[in-house]
Amino acid sequence: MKVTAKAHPNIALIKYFGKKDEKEVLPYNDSISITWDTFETRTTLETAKAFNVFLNGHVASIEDREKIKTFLTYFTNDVSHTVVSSKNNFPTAAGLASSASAFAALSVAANRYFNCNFSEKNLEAITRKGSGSAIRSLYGGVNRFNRNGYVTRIDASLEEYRLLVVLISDHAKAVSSRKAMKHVVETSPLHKAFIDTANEDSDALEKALLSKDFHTVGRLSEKSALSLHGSMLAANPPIHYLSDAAFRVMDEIVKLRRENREVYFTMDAGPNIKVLTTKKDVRLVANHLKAQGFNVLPALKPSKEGAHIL
Ligand code: 2P0
Repeated sequence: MKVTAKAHPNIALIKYFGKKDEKEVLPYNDSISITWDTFETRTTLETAKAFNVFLNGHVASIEDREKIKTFLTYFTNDVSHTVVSSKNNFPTAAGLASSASAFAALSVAANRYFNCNFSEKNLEAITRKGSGSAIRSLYGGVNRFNRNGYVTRIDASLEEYRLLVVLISDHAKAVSSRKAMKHVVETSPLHKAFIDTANEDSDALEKALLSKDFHTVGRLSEKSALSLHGSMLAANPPIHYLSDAAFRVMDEIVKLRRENREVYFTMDAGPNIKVLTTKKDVRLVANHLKAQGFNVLPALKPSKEGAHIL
């Protein structure tokens, strides 16, 4: 028996950061993301003599193995003859949403492999327990992860959208999102402000996406990313993922905007910068950043493809 599923990562424009219920993975605030093409996780479940987990071709750490084993207990009470192999075609744990595509692919694969046939909503409730952001990679396009723990799909037209990843480091981050989130909730005086802003801005972002108001989409995305990093910097002790190079990229983007380019930045719990721009401006923006010496990956397009069995 062998089942393989594929999922793409999503990048949040309004960020999720903090759980009001850690067991159920219920977020304090709504978040909204776009699922992007090209980057993908492929996860295979197959029958073997003993349970094992391979991540990107290597035997997983004990911590990852236990996390996956616990996650699979939502689908079965016997994992003893299952081998999980998961591969990303992009850097893992570097703030590029690898846990989102990984748990979305694993959920969909396990649902089929163990013959669970869970409904969409049941699968959402399970998937978010693997990783909150993974719930948004179950589907393509724009997805809103609501405070109630479920997803609303937003039917916005995304043909003009492009995303550039400026790779500052592809090393796995020192502090995981999950740990950073808990620490920020417990110690940052700015976390409450982050939540309030995110909830208000989610409605505004949804409207802007539906009315094709790219300027407002970009402005709200930058605001959410900066507010996220502000709340992390105000934690005790502070958490900082961004280096000097990251701030230089942000400066270049602000400069390009002064030249009337449609371009905005967003950052997650990692060192890399994601640049939200348009089909019209993407080439110029990429060339400008490359000319400044930055490592810019080929542009991504929004993907309509949700997590699915291959
Ligand atoms: C997001 N991040 O909305 C935010 C922005 C990182 C910064 O969701 O603990 O790996 O597994 O629910 O989903 C990354 O956190 O955290 C994340 P858990 P997850 O994309």
